Amino acid sequence: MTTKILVINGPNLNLLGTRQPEIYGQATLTDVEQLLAERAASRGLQADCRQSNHEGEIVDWIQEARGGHAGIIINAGGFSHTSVAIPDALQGVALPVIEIHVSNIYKREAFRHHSRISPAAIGVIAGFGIAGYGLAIEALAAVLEEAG
Ligand code: CA2
Repeated sequence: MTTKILVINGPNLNLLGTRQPEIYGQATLTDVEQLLAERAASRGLQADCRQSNHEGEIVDWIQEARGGHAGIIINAGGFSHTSVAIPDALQGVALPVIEIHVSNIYKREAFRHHSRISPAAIGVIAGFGIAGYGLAIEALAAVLEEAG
């Protein structure tokens, strides 16, 4: 059976490719999900891609991941800077987590410089556009291989 990983995109990431291309690029969320599916398959993984604008739904998905997913890639969008519940859920589920941001959050407004997700993550990828999702797959695949 193929190893499944959960990929969560948070609030407003459904708008990728529709506005602010100078920050987030031209690619749409559908493009991102295609990239993820292809890169995951190349590493023998299956990407289960979801997007939600609702914090509680994201918490539910993280809790449910314990059953059938080997790891989590998350771009929590604006919740990265505000949420307590999402990092609590990530700590609680005890799966390997890679955090990703499309933009370089450290080059932007000060309120984006701190992510509450990062302490629950193995590592963070930021600023490489949607290519960062591919890098996140590589990072998670390496972690899973290392863990055997
Ligand atoms: O750079 C990232 O990936 C972010 O997680 C994106 C979030 C932002 O709040 C974080 O600080 C950094 C926002 C996602 C909104 O995406 C849009 C895309 C196109 C048009 C409007 C919003």
